[in-house]
Amino acid sequence: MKKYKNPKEKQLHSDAVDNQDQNLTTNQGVNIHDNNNTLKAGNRGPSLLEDFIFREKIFHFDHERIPERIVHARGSGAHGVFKVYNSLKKYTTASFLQDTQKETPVFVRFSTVAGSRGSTDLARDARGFAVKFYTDEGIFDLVGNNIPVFFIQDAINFPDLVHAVKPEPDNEMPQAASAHDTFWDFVSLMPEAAHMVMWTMSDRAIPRSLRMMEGFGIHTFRLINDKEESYFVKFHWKPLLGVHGVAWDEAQKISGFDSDFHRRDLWENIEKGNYPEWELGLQIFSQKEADKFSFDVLDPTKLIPEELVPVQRVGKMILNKNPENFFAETEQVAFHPGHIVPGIDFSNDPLLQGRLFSYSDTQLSRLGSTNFHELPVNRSLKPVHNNQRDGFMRHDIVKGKVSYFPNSLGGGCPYHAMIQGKGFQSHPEPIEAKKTRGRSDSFADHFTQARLFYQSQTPEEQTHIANAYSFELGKVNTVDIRKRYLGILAEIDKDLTKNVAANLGLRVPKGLAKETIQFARYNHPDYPLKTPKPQITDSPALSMEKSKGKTIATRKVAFLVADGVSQKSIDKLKTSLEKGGAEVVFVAPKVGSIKTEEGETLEIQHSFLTDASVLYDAMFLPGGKKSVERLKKEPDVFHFSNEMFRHCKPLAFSKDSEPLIDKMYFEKNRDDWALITESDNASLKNFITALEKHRIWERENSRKVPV
Ligand code: HDE
Repeated sequence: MKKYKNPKEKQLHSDAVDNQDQNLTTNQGVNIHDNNNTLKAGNRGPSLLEDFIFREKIFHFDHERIPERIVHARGSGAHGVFKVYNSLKKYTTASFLQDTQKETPVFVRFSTVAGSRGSTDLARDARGFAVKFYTDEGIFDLVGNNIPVFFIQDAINFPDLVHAVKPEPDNEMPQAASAHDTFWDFVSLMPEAAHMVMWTMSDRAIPRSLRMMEGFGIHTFRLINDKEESYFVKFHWKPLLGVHGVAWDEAQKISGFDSDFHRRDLWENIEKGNYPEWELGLQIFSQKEADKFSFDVLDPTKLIPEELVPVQRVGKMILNKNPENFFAETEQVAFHPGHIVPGIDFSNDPLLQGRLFSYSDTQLSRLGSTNFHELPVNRSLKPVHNNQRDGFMRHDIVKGKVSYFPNSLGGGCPYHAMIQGKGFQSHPEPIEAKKTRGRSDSFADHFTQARLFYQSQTPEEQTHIANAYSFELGKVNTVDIRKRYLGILAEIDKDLTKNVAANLGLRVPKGLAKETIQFARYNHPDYPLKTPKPQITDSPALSMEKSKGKTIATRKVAFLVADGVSQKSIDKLKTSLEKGGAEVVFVAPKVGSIKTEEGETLEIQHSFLTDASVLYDAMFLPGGKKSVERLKKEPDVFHFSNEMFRHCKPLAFSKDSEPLIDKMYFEKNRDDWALITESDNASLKNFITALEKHRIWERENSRKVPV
């Protein structure tokens, strides 16, 4: 009997197909005698229409593709489990948040937003972070992003936002990039986007790994307990590997060397048993507290600073299994913020409210049927019983005559949950209001939190942000759009505006452009309004640099080697790195194998032709005179090392390889690299500490090297 990791895996297994030791068959199960030749009138004659085997095969092939997601088309998924640390009974009736013994199966899909299915993983973009919980009370989808706020406040603007960021409609350029006129035109007229744009210009938008990203539910939701009391909640995911990004120059190069970089990283680490883990974090607050905030908790362009409402870590999610089949699982998984279980409820966030319509609608055009919930990856573990019937591709064979309610012929079944206890109930929020198309003035402060984000970053992070704005606006052809955006930056931070303006060869404007004000006045006729005093002006939790973890687990360290490399020199660092969970990869002038100084054989999977420095977190040049002599003749070694240095990664050299440093752009007497010798353990320690830090960004400005 096969042992399953969880009930969802068992359920999925009932639909699994294993071709091992089987004949080829048609879709009707008929054995196929010959899969190489169509049926013809003579071996050199015309093909016959009668060939049902050929026709079936081509017919199916012609229809293999389904529409990609209109946004979040490029994604990677994995299975896992979630377990709560302590019962949250005080706040919610949701059983998966109460029972500390219960492992709830999950499926997670990470994605970029703007690019097509085949686009690069390393685009500057928000990342989708969608989690499907197969709870014993039905499906709960937490469909979030790796950024805690959104570009727009009202769902009605979503098609416009997406049209603006997608490739331009006349020439379908650029792919997976916001650096073009239509995006910046739109956001320069929508000051509410300023906060999220600031996040997407930060290194959060170019993650090192999907395993090293935070996740956020963005909207305010509700938790409801058994006394029918409601608490507001913001959902967070905190990665145990820390939160890390890459350099922009590096992101662009990774896109060339391995555009599947994030997908591969996730897949390989799960295959190796390096299961990524996140803690579920909750910011729980009452209506009374919400009323005191200087911002509106229904406004999805605002976050609640962690310093104001701490994030309680309430449980852990582990991703421990790759999908068996990308299409069946990752492509066909259908998320929906409206897939919700008793004990959780929505708030009136107008973006969330609009999403509640969009997601099932999109599944209908992507998956082709209202029965998408029956696909194995989407199927609830809790059995489904209702009177919905028929439709394309129906799987369930529902017994009996009765498909209506109320009925007596079916004994009244399926019956209201209220007969046995409680089913899902909406929080009875009292609402007395006028029907209106408008926007609350409590949504009108667009810059305070963008400023909070910028001013909470380290100087190096701020430089990255200024460079990103300069890159993106530099790619915009219409000078008026550049100027208009500088107007928005001028409302956020003077230095930032000065830096970006200098890179664009423009003057610093006094404030918002008149067009921006004009558009903002459609929502707030008296815009700009007086902004409330913020409760917090510094939030270290917003900075990746200030909230780093302390681990080197799963970091990839390249050892540059050639024939004659010293095994002893390799072993010293390799052992320490592997002890911390890092991975050592040998990169040599060619793949195959090499001989060490000690006469052993080292298998080589990676060469300077197949790999580049941007695919690694750090490097070491081990000893062995012959190896060093050989590598000295290899220009790629210098490119590799200098590029590592440029991207502020830790570098280490053995005593034997020291002469190579003379030929590098970085200098000999700097403490920017470690010299690993047999007797000195301090530099080894420094190297590991630098790897924990991930990047030494302080190096970046003062010591730029030309690669
Ligand atoms: Fe989505 N979004 N979205 N979105 N979204 C979709 O649904 C939509 C929004 C998010 O891995 C679509 O199945 C509207 C915010 C993720 O399969 C679509 C609005 C957040 C994913 C859709 C938003 C998200 C989607 C496209 C504004 C973060 C990928 C395919 C009202 C909290 C899920 C699909 C996956 C996907 C609509 C705004 C996250 C078209 C109308 C805010 C992670 O239905």
